[in-house]
Amino acid sequence: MKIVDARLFQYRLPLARPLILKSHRVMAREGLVVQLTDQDSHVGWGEIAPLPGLSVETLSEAHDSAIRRLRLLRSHDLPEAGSLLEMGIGLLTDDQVPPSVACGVETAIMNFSAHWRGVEPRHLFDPSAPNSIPINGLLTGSKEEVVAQARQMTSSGYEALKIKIGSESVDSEIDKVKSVRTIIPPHTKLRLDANQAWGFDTAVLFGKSVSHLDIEYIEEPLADSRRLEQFHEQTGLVYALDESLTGVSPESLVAAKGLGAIILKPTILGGLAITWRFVRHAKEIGLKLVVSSAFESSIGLLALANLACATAPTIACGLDTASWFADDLLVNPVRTADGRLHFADYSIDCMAIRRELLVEIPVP
Ligand code: OSB
Ligand code: MG
Repeated sequence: MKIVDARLFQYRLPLARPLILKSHRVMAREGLVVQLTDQDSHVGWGEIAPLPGLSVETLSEAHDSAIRRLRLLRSHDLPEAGSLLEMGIGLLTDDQVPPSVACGVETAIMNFSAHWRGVEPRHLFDPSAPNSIPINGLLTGSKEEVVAQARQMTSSGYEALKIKIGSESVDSEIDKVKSVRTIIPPHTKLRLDANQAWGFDTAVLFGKSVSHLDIEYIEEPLADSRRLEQFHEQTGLVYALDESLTGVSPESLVAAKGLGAIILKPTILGGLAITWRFVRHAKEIGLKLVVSSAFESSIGLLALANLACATAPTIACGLDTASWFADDLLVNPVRTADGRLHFADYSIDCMAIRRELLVEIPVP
């Protein structure tokens, strides 16, 4: 598998509603796209999309690093056999590469290999991976808004929902969670995400008030993640790690008391190979893993969905973010209307890119 061309493009996509991340208010998503090609026109696309407020690198740093990587990839022989995730992908990136760049380059290699072998990306890793995966519906906004979203989503088939909390007063967040739990079916899984918004006492007050509501887990309830076990002891709520996984070595994770899941965002963690290490270790120690997006376009989302499907196909993943985009890089953007992503709609063979939305960056 010899790469003959490695090209880089830039995009800027308007969002349908603003994205609020820490102190950042994002109205348009910006990123880069990598295209690898061989002499027989096999192609692999990958997305590099550092997220302001969450990624350590800026887009401009990602851009400079991507150019250096792509130069190295030209006329590079990709490993053909063996486990692509364990050897192939990791060989081409290293610690010096910003996380989003590793993720985009590895994704392009994954998609290229799949096209070259005539299989879907998820089947590179697990030939028996199924043809759809469940998605957790993302609920954001006021109580009235999240209740309306929850009604609509459960009636169209979503079996897991996640409410973003932590931006309003504790009382109104408690009220919000109770209101949603009341109107959704008992079997619908309910997840919460506080994005490290709270001090310990506030989080405990909140946790005690919702602990009887059958919450699957709460992501990052505390600004200080060192007290998470104590939070669990005092509230009975199971928690999940997301932001606090940044910089953590996968093998150092332990199944602490009350730790219910780890949220894996390959764009933030540093790509597919490191995510694969988290997956392997999580399975070894019996931790639930939830593959999630960092608001990538549909190119990135599909790659994450393929990875999720090959690793934990029955766990609802955090990929319900495409609806934020007013415009998308695929002719056929990712849709999850019935609570699932159906891969039949997104074969690698006919992945049609909106080329008019891409501006090429010369790679000298
Ligand atoms: O807080 O989990 C988050 C997306 C970008 C940045 C941060 C987060 C998210 C998501 C992704 O919530 C969607 C999901 O996990 O369901
Ligand atoms: Mg989170």
